[in-house]
Amino acid sequence: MRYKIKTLTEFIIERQAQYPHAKGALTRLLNDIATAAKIVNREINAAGLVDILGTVGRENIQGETQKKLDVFANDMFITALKGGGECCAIASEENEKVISFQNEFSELGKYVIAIDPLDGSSNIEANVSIGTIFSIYRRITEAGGGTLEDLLQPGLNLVAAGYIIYGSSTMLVYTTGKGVNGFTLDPSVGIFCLSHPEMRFPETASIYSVNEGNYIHFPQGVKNYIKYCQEEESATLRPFTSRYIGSLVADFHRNLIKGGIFLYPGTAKNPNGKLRLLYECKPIAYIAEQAGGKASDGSRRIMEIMPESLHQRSPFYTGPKWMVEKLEEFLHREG
Ligand code: P6P
Repeated sequence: MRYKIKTLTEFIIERQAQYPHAKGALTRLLNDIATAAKIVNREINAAGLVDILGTVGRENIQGETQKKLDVFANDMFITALKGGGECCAIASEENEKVISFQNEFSELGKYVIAIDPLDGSSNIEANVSIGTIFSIYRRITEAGGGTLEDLLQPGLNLVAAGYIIYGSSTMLVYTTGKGVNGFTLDPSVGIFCLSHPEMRFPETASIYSVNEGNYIHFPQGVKNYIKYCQEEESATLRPFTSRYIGSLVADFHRNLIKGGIFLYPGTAKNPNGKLRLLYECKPIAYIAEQAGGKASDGSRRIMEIMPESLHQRSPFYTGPKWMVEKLEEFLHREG
């Protein structure tokens, strides 16, 4: 039986038709992102063969050693977004300040982007899945290049958010607030095809993902939750399975498909944890909520937190609603 493959472009255009006032800017913006993702994907797949592994001998704003692929991916997304003319500013994990587009395009660009161009890049040498995380807001300022004010918006203002996972297959997963859909890249023709329509966390879940190497530094409530996950109780599918690969996009994507909670807690030394609110936690939180799940910092809904700076960090817990709420119970009880 022949079946109609729905491409990402067809899907986006179809969805655009549901917004009578849409003029195609978001459609073009999402396509700009998909185009850059295909080019980054090509470099990642060849990374073991050409001299693009390794580091560039400098650190990013986070104090993390920049990998050649980090820089390549960052340059590629910035070039695609700047050239597309639909956005007027970008906040990137790789850049200290907002990249503002002061050109004739910036008058047209009514969106701003917060992006982690290549998350988990410390895993590149180990050939572990890595990802790009992106989020799109409408600009707040009226004209000229976008500013910090345009980027420091709560997740509730998100227009769209998504990630690309460069793994055994390359997938683009995104939401515009009407559910989550996943597209798999057919590398033979360079087209993203709808492969995972209406993604939702499964009703049952039994995975927990956390770097247990930091266990002794976790808040007592998190320690107690981890012990809860390890207890034997068949009615609640416990003990849960521990799965953690150290790449947010890969860990989250597996948990979305198979059912599981992801935890990156704060510690006494780093009370806000490691993950960045603007371009890691909030886009993933939007997807989690749209897939029937939840995302919190342990007490507040991630989507409601008003960011105060571009690179601020946040404790991050996300997964099926009942799993996150159970964790919040432990945190509330024990702090
Ligand atoms: P840790 C990758 O560096 C990253 O930012 C996320 O992709 C990942 O979830 C986290 O850090 C892993 O951190 O401390 O467990 O190695």
